[in-house]
Amino acid sequence: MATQDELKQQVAKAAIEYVKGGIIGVGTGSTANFFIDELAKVKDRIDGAVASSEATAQRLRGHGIKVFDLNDVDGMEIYVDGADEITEKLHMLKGGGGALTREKIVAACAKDFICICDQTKLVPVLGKFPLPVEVIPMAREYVARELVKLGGQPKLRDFTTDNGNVILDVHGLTITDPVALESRINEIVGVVTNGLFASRPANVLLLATADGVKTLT
Ligand code: ABF
Repeated sequence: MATQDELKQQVAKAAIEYVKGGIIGVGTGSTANFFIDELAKVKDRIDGAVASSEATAQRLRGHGIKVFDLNDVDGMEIYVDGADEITEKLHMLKGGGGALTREKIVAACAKDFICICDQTKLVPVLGKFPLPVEVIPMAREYVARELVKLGGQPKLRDFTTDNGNVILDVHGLTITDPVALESRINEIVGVVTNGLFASRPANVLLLATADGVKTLT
């Protein structure tokens, strides 16, 4: 039976079919890293990439792939990234790697979000994985109190984001309406971004299973 890493590699390979040229938006995390390694094999097909984190930029450059500043790019056809959880409606919970804000910004600039996951990430309801919320440091305690009012148990992560902010991981949520919760959390003053990617879900989910890579749209 394939290991989780082998499944991630299979799905990363499958995503290359969506790489037609131009500039590719690239996510963060171990599945995205496998995608970067596959992208390197077809790098002559593309002009370059926009990275969703410093770690991704470094890996792309290590493969000789040109990294563009998002402000110098006039949109992208695709953004390829993993997720911590995803539903059949293609609503995602992301940010376990701490790059959620840049991921959401780069994804917003792409026509299609291609989500690449192994089968363990597909869930009926989001929230078992703690929901990351990026917060301006001085607002940390205020935002934490507001998140408790929403029924969550926020825990400060020992981590500073690429944007110099902190992350509260919110435990104990059962997210039955991810679109509403995404916008409710964004209304809390001091919140930069939350890890729900629901108002703009993925366009395509490539899911690696024991029976091969399945495509959900
Ligand atoms: C990024 O990578 C994040 O939003 C998510 O937290 C994580 C998934 O990581 P992995 O592919 O390592 O499971 O997409």
